[in-house]
Amino acid sequence: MARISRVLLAAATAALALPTLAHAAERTLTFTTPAISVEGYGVAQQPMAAESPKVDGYVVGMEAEVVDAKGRVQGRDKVMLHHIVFAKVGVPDYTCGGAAERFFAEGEERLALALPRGYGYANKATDRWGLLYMLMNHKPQRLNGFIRYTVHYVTGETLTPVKPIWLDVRNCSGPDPVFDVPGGGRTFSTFTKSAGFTMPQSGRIVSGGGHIHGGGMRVELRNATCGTKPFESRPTWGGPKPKPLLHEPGPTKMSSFTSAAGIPVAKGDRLRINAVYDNSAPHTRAMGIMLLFLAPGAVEGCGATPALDVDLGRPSAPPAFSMPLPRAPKGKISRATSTVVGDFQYGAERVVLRRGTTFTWRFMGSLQHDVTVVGGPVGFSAPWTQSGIFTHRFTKAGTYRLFCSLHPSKMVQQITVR
Ligand SMILES: [Cu+2]
Repeated sequence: MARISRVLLAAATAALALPTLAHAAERTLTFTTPAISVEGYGVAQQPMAAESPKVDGYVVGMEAEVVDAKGRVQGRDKVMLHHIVFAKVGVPDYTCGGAAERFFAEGEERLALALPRGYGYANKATDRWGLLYMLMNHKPQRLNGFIRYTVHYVTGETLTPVKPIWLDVRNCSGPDPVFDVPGGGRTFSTFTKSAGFTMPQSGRIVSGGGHIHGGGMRVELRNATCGTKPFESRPTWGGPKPKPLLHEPGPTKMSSFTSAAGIPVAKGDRLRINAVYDNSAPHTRAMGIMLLFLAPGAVEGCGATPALDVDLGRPSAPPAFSMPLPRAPKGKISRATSTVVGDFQYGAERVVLRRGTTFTWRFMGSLQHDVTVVGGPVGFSAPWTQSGIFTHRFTKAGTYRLFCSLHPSKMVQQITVR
C-alpha cells in the first residue's frame, strides 16, 4: 500500500474546483487516479491511496466512473467498474472496526452517494482516503482504466454530521465478501442470506441504498426490535450486456432513498439485512450489502418511518440467464478425482465423475485463483487462494461449467456427473 500510495500521490490528477449555482459554498471536486492496467479479458484489483479534498468541509454527494486516457467514460464492454470502495484511513469502520471507515461504494449499478440537504459526511483537510478497486476488461488487449470520482463538497457552514453504516451479509469477512446461491429450486423460489447488527447509538437514517449481483431480487432493511421493514433496495435490469460475458451481469441500478426526517433507530435496536435471491438457478459469488447514513441523535422506542424520497428506477425480477463458458474446455476426458490449479490453467479441463464423488482442486500457482460454477445443477465456489485445497462433493448429476472468476477467459473446466 505504501509503495502504491507514493506512486499515486505523485501522479494523481489535481482537482478542478467548479462552484455550482445551487449553493455558493458547495463545490464539485473531481479526482482521477493514475492509469490502472488491466490485462485482456482480465480482472485487476488493488487498494490504493486516494486524493481527497484539502480543506475542511462535508461530503454531501459522490459518484465514480471509469474513464480512458482522454477522459471518456468507459462502457460495460470495455474496462468496467466492477466494484469500488472508498474508506477514510485511520478511522474505525462503524460495523467492522479496524483501520478504515467505508463511506462510499459503487458496483455495476452505479449507486451515487446522496445526502438530504443539511446533512454531510465531515471531512478534514488532513484526513486520508483510500480506495479498493476491482476493474474488469472485456477487450482481448490490455487496456488502461482511470477511476474518476466526483465529490460534492460543502465548506464554510456547519452541517448535521452523518456516520456511514455498512451492513453486509458477509460483513467483516475480508476483501471478497461473497456467498453462493445454490439454485435448483422451483421457479419463483428464493434464497435469503441475512446478517444482524445491534445499534450502538440512536439516531435517524437519512440515506441508504443496496448492492446485489446477478440473480438478486432485493436487499431488505429490517428493524427486528420494532418488527418493521423501513426500506428495501430493488434492482433495475437491462442495458447492453458486457461482451464477452465474464460474469453474470448485475443490475444497472439499485433503488435508494434520502429523507431529511430520517428513519428513527434507537440504541440497542437489532437491525437486520436480508439479501434475497432467485433460487431457480445457481448464482455464485453473490453479494448483499446496504450502506446507510446515520445522523446520531436522541430517539426513544420505535418511531414511525417517515415518507422516504425513493429513487426507484424500474425494478423487476432478475432476468433468466444462462452463462456460457468464455471458451470451450479442451483436452482428454479425465476420470481422476482431483486436479491441479496452476497459473491460468486447471490441470484437467474435462472431467467425468460418478455421483457422490468428492472432487479436489489443489492450488499450486504463484497467483490467486478460484473455482466458480457459472452453470449447472448446484452453484458453489472456492475463495480466492494461491495454495491449499478446495473440495466439493457432487451429489447431483448433470453438467457443471466452471471458471476462475479472476481469469475467466483462460481458466475453464467442465465436470460431468453421472
Ligand atoms: Cu485464476
